[in-house]
Amino acid sequence: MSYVEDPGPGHGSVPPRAAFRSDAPSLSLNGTWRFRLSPGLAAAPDPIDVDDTGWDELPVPSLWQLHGHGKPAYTNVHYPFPVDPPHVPSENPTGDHRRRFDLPASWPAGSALLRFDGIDSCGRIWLNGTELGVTKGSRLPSEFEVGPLLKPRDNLLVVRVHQWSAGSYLEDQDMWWLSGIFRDVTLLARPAGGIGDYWLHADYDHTTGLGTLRVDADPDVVLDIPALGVTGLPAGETRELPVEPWSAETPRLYEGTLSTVAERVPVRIGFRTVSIEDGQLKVNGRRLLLRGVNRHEHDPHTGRVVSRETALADVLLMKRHHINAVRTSHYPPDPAFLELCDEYGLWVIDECDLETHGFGPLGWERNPSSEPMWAEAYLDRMRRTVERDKNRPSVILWSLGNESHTGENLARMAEWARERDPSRPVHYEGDYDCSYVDVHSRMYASPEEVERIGKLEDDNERRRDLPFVLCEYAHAMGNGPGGLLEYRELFERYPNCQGGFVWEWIDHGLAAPGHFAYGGDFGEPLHDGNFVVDGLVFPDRTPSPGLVEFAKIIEPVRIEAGASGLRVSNHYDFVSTEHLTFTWVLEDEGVAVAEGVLDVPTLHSGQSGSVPLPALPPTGGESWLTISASLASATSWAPAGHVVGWGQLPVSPAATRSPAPSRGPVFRTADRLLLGAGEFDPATGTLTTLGGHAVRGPRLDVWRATTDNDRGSSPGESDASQWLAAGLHRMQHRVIEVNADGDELLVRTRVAPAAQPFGLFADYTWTAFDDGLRLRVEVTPDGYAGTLPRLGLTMAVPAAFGSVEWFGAGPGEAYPDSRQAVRVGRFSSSVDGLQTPYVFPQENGNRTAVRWARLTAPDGAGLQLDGDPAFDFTARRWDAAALEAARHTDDLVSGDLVHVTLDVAQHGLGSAACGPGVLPRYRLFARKTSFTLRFRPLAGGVAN
Ligand code: IPT
Repeated sequence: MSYVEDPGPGHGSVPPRAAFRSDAPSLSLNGTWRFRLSPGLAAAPDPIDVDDTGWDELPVPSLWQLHGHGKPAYTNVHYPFPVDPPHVPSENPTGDHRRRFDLPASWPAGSALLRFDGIDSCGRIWLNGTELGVTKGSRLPSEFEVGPLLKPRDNLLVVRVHQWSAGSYLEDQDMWWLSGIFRDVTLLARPAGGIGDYWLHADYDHTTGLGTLRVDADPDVVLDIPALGVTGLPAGETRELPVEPWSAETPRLYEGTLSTVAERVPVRIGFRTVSIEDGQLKVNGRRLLLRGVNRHEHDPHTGRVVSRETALADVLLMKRHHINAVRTSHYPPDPAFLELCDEYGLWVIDECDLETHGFGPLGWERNPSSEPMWAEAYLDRMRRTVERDKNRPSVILWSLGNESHTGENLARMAEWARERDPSRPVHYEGDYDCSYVDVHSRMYASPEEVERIGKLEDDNERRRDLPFVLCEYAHAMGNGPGGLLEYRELFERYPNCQGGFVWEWIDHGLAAPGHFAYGGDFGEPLHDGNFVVDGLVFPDRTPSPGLVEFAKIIEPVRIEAGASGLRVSNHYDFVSTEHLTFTWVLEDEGVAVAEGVLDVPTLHSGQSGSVPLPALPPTGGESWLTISASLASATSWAPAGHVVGWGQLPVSPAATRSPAPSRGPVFRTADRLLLGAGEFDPATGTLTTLGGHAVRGPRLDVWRATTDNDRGSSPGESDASQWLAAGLHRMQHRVIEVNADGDELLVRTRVAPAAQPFGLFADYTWTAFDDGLRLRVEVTPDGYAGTLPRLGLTMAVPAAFGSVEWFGAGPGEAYPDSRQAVRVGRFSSSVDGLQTPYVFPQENGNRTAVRWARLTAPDGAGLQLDGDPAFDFTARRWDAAALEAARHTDDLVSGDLVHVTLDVAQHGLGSAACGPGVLPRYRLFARKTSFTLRFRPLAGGVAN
């Protein structure tokens, strides 16, 4: 059998060992290589004895489909090739990579290792014509001994990479299929008597404050840690000493050096002890609450080639949004990422490169997890994961992989990991009985299920005794997730429910002209569309509203109204509030009128305290007090002043408006009805002009461009399919009566879809007052009792009204089950700026709890909307139908109107794209509803 289809691991490499840098010479072989793509192994000519001057150039690291050779392809679960293990297609794109290099003059003779940090999916390697071996396990390192083969000049390194190999069956992660040498290639001199491998054990006993230090390495290795007064600690010897512990909140690392006469290795040591006690996952004796995300490695231009700068950008963004944990879904990341997690402080579940999900739809028949022929490959992958990352204090759990069902091969991985590293528990979600894992893990469990687990009602005794985590939840696809608050409440109520990891960190959209591409955009015959864009940050790492919401949900300091003043609670797992400054600002109708510093006594982890309100000056309008907790001084990940928690309290309500005097009656002209500042169409009773500005509507509208969550994962049952089946997107408006006989204009309508017997009565009552119109809408369902996407009005105003100012919740979008991150204030934006550019266009941009809003042209002409007391709005340069029809962001083109929705209610978001739908309390059912809005024209030339 060809090595490509051999289900075993690669061969020829040296045993796996820790990833580290030393003072021994090394040579990066990244750079420009020669590249030739062949359509299959059989068709690939000899890569060694060939003149490569006519070949293309290709950067290394890279993924060749992103450099014009072949195309990216996306599938989630399905294998993009016939399931015929361990065979792979003969059409197996094969990329020959060649690079010549000279050794630096000072390069020492003797042993040297050629290290590949990642080759997707299988590489066969030759140096100077001699074959070194074969690598598999795409996201895992392989090292080959090359010392005797090296020449001072003109070494020739040849790497033949196959897109498909037996290993592909083990690498069915939900991501782009991309191939190449996508992580670093390095030549490492290995001095005789140097440090081949090491394991720094640095435990912490929280009861004594003592650290225990021991380095496992060759006997002549010694350790120095100047800051701890450790000098020449020999390998194998244990030293106890007082230390500051490492945690994600206090990532204290001690700089040290491991040395032999021949080599020095700089090390950074974090002291911490992971344990499972009383059914809880603890570090240094404290229960952890994992406020985590699943992180795939992704860059919109380079795919899974992720630079250290990009990894750092992720870490900083996570830290600034209060995220404290990462599951490296579903493979070990580039080693630089874990070094950054050590340095900046993030708890890590380090997951092995393993997923066989495509066997799921086949009933898990022939699944590699239980077939002996794959046993060695499974073990090999686990070994390479643990050995590479064993010195990282941030890594607190090993994970066997993802979605590979269950089987003996997984059990053996767990057994090996536990024996090799008793200091870290083993995680794997697919072991439903928890027979070989140490943590009970689930994905997308509903709040109800989590609650049952929290209440220890699980009928499986083994599971009941284990800490529980959601390794995936709150699917962040498109607009959402909704319902995060409910999970937080459970994590805080039940000690065994220790948080979870939002799916997922980043949208895997690929940069294309004008937009980001997703599955199907490259002509793949089998694909899973935009399911690959389901992250908390957009492909370019701009935070989405979902991340802003998640940050608010997990903020480590919570400030709420208390019985007497304020209640401040410390939700850090370890640190006190000593590093924080509390400030307040009083805003009168969104305008700051007073501010100050609040004296908050130090609160320790888990503590809450009451703080009296500051003395406040009187205000005239609706006023709110906002209190923020922010960093008193800069940290490595955020500047001083970075807000880590905030709360708002209403101080005084708006002065009650006395009902405006009616300025009727309604006048009739030949083709108009005139009422106050408004002109109406006499046939339909709709407003056509307000204060001279042409408008269209408003009229009843219940549709929103469906979100990924509305469409859900089981199409027939989704909210969107019910709405579409009902016809809510194609309502017709039948005018029953236009009554203009008195001081008011009364328009009675029935709004209903073709082919259906049901509908909604909508009665509009227009009244004129001093400088505008008041509209009261009464909606009465007629035979429809299902849910509605939204309930309100749609109108269109001139395109020139491109600026928006509002007093209400903001600054971002909000929906009933995703509205923790917004606060009451006065905000402004352009209409364009109100749009959230979800990679797959869908409903977005809703501003909620709006007391008033102004839409204005540059000269101040426009429209003021007042709620009674409040409304939701969106404003867009296209209508909901165009938004629904769009497939990419650049399908949305500005028209000659601004379309405005004015709503009394919205249906929640939920996370049904993968997981529970909208929770009952956030579902919008059709019921008799009335609401009132006022419309006031603004004349041009008026400052606003
Ligand atoms: C789950 C996968 O583990 C994850 O990789 C991703 O595909 C996610 O779904 C959806 O985006 S598995 C699914 C059966 C819940």
